[in-house]
Amino acid sequence: MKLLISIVQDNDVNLLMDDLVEKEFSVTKLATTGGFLKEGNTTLLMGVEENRVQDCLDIIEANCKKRKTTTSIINSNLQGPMFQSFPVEIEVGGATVFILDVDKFIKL
Ligand code: 2BA
Repeated sequence: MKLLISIVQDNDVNLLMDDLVEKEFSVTKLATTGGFLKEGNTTLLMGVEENRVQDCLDIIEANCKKRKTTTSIINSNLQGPMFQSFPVEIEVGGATVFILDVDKFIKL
């Protein structure tokens, strides 16, 4: 078994979870926050049999869109009236997925 830790955008998560549950994947949803944008995102934990990992990734890819957003970068070298921040455009998503080996899976 593998543990998939998938960080996705909040906007994609409802349809994604519907698809995963319909295909009989078990999912746990966590409310998380990205370190760069400091905005909410969603982390899904999924214990998946090895022969189903690619199916799971395909469902994630089909549901998670790339989106452009803007954020501000502050120039910390300049202070007071010289303070400056610069808008930058970044692309977020579709999904960031970590795949880990599961040592044991126990339900008590
Ligand atoms: P955030 O950390 O809020 O990052 C949002 C987006 O900002 C990233 O999209 C990326 O395009 C950009 N970004 C992140 N760090 C940056 C940096 N140091 N310099 C310039 N641009 C940066 P994604 O790569 O699609 O990541 C979406 C979310 O997935 C991230 O939200 C974070 O919560 C998570 N994530 C991505 N890579 C990760 C990693 N290696 N470890 C842990 N979490 C990760």
